Amino acid sequence: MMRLDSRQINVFRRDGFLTGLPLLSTEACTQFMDHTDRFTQHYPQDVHWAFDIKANLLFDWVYEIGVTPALLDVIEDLIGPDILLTNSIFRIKPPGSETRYGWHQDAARIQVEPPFILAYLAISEATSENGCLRVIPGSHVAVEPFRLISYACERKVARTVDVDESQAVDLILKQGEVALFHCNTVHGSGKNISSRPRFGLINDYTPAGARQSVGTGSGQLVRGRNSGGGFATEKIPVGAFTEDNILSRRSTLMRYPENVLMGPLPPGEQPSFADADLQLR
Ligand SMILES: O=C(O)CCC(=O)C(=O)O
Repeated sequence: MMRLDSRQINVFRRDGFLTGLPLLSTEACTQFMDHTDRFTQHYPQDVHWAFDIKANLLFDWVYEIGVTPALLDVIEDLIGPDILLTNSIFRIKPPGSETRYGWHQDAARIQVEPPFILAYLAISEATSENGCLRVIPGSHVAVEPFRLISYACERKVARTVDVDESQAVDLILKQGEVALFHCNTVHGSGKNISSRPRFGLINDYTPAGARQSVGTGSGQLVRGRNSGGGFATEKIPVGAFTEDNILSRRSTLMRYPENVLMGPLPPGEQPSFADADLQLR
């Protein structure tokens, strides 16, 4: 059992991140990779959306790793006992991948108070060569000026301007280790110039009593109670990639489109996100 001590909690408060926490077993990571490989082989056309926004609503195995008790314990040490899992996204960079993530703060466009935290789960090791996450220490204290860029065709994301990259810290992780960072910590990552994949899962954990600056959020209650009213409670998936899970994720995103990944909904616009070609019942 691992709980954060007061020194670690103070480091998180001061720097906006805490890294190298050994929270997942090798077996858990291997099993997660096997599930991912099987899905990718069976549904190559669906990977681009199913591994993106709220994958934790689609796959029981994504939800399960997100509720690993040791992981929730350290999250509780930082945000308290009432916890929502508000997002899971896969971030995989195959060997030689050109994928980069520009500097950004996740809560730049929709602020969340009290803030949520992100957990980067190193399903495979993360190194400077394979494009590990990089953070700017102390950048979580304010929302910095940003510009919007197009991402994944159907959405816009914020990119922080004027970042002093000389301050950046590489979050080098062994397989099974976790890095936690504040939703306003400026972060990004470079290409994978190695011959090994970099496989990360990023989960957002939000205090159930939180409120968004725009709209109503939603999340799965993973510990404690959700009595705050700022976030609706989402369903726990039964099975993986079932029609029920797909439709339920869709109705959640239609009903609560203003999550931090999709950003504020422009007046008069419908929510836009890719998913399967299924008819809503
Ligand atoms: O996986 C990474 O290196 C960063 C991903 C990220 O920050 C994002 O998708 O918002």
